[in-house]
Amino acid sequence: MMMVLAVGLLEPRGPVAETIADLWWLLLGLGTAVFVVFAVLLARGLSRTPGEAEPDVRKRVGRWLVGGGVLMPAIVLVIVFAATVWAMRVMPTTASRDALVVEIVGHQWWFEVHYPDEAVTTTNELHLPVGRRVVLRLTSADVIHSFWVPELGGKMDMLPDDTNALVLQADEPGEYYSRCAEFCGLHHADMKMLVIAEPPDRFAAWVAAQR
Ligand SMILES: [Cu+2]
Repeated sequence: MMMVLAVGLLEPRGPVAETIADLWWLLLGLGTAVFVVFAVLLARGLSRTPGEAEPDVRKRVGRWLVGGGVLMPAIVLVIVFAATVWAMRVMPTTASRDALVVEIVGHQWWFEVHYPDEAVTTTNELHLPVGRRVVLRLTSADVIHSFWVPELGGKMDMLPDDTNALVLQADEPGEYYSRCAEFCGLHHADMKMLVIAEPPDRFAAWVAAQR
């Protein structure tokens, strides 16, 4: 049986998702480099003839402990920390006044979508105009849910007693899914919403057709 694994995170279709994907690749690169160095050292150690202790073995062990146990993790952590802070800085948290505002309410087990300025309400279907910032105001009517379209941006919880804002932008037309990313009960796995990114004129036509 062939298993198809969706890796939308690595197929970014917008600037926010691109930043997250870049960070992911950096982590993979660093992890791979550390693993390769470790594997080479292990192979070298294993291929040695046992019993021949070198005179300066204590000094060498100490050097490896400082280098591999302190220095190398410190360098890796500093790089990862700097890259994460940079990614957080370029990640938009606010949007200009012309941004499209969409309110999404999580229910067990469906999504309710409001476009307050357009006076449009839909169920399990989110339309987004390509190339325009969108502010999603996320909340929940019952338990905690989570909104996530990996191709467009990060994950954000939908809380029953608060509203979280998520700023997104789609760079090209496409159809995606937002699957609930927080276990929310029996039908959690079925809780998904179709997300359609479309050119602005098609989005306007869709809005007009809803009225
Ligand atoms: Cu849910």
